[in-house]
Amino acid sequence: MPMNRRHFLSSSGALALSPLLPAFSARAQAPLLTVSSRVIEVGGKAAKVFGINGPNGKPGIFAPAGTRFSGAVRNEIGAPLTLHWHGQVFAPAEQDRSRPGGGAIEPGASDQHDFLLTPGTHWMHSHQLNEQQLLAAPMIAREEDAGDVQDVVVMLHDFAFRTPEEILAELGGSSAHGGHGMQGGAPNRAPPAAGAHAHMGHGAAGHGPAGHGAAGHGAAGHGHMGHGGGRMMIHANDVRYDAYLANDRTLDDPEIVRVAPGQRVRLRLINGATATVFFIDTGALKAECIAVDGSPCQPVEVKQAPLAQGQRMDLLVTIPREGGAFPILAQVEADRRRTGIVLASEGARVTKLGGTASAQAPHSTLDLDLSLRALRPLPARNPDRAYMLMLGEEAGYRWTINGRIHGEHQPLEAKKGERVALTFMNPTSMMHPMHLHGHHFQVVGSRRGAFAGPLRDTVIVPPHTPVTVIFDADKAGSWYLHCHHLYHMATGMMTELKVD
Ligand SMILES: [Cu+2]
Repeated sequence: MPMNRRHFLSSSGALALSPLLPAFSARAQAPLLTVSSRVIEVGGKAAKVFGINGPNGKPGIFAPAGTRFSGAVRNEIGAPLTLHWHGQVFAPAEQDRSRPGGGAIEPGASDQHDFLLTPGTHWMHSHQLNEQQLLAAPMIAREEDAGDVQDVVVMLHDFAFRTPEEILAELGGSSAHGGHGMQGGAPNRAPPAAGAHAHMGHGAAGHGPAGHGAAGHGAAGHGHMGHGGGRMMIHANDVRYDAYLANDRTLDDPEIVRVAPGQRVRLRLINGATATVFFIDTGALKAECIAVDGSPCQPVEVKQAPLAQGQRMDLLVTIPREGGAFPILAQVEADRRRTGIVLASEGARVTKLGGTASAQAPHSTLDLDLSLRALRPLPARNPDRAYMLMLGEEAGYRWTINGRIHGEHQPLEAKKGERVALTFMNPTSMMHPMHLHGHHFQVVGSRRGAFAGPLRDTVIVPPHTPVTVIFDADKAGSWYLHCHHLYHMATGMMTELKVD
């Protein structure tokens, strides 16, 4: 199948992706991907971050469906590295370092991989604190039926000049013990001496005086919601960020993607932020949601749709015959700040957009999922097992599942081939985007009862809203199940599913 060349022509900006051609794997020498540090400019200041690049120096992977991810992944960040192939359900457990006991790629070393890419908009990222420092990239296999559309990939990030270790300390949290190495690598600082990478081990950061009460609830994004006649305090955005990025850039100097009048564009949005939900707004362009988390759904028109950490959303828009400039905005949940890119036809005037919207975005809810229907839902079947997962919040910025932090967790178990139902209960003050490795699940239940929702790998679990997902445990191994808020995961909100 020929690749759509328009994608490459259109992506001369910050995020032009490396074509992974099937023939490439035959050439052994150059690594398939190299993870290293790089410098970008944020608000006029140089920022040292990480990147994952192909042999052509461009980030991530964009390949035709049917391509194998075959070759070496080299670690050049100067610290042990644990990567996760997010949404790649054909990656066997032993080829995903972010598994219980999976260890890390040592500095200067490589991992060999060979698995079929999962069709759809997926991505790769560090499973350590340095995910905060943009250690992420797209990992997309273009669907066979994607058709004559221009693919535009938009990777969103929250950005701080502070290190993730400093952010974690501000929050009052420490890495859960028994974790799988939440090393940072601290690229915003002077390069550490060899072997002197920061290791956030048990008790490394300590439970500082800035407890959750001060740091968390003092943050922006408060809201109220009714609950049994009472009013519960909920909040979002417990980390203070310096900027929000779309393809590494702010709205002061956004990426401008060239589009043609009358052209259909498939926006492949990836939320690579660690602690931020974005609401996606295509403005004057009518948008149809055609896939979430890489899995196709029946097309639904969306206006202002939430995209939580780890989630993806594919939106189909059509550039009007008369052309023009069309901002694609991503606004922070319960906040006015925003980022984005601009689609512009030749000669269109691009007016400068402020990084602050006139009105605050809402809090994230499950409403979008209630309106989505998977194109290929799971076959009807009664669950063989059902688990209830009580999400918890304790003093000192400790986030738990069933009252336990990771390391003290009790694994969930399933036999290979079983249908499993998970129900998340969230009495905490924050939303948790819950992510299961190695599987796609279907969202099938919430407060309003049962519904046949979308296939996903990361689901929004709002405060005081039960969410049920089902999946077939069809892959042997141990798989993490965790909150995709990096600092919730790092301080304990992670367990595992054992399939044998
Ligand atoms: Cu969480």
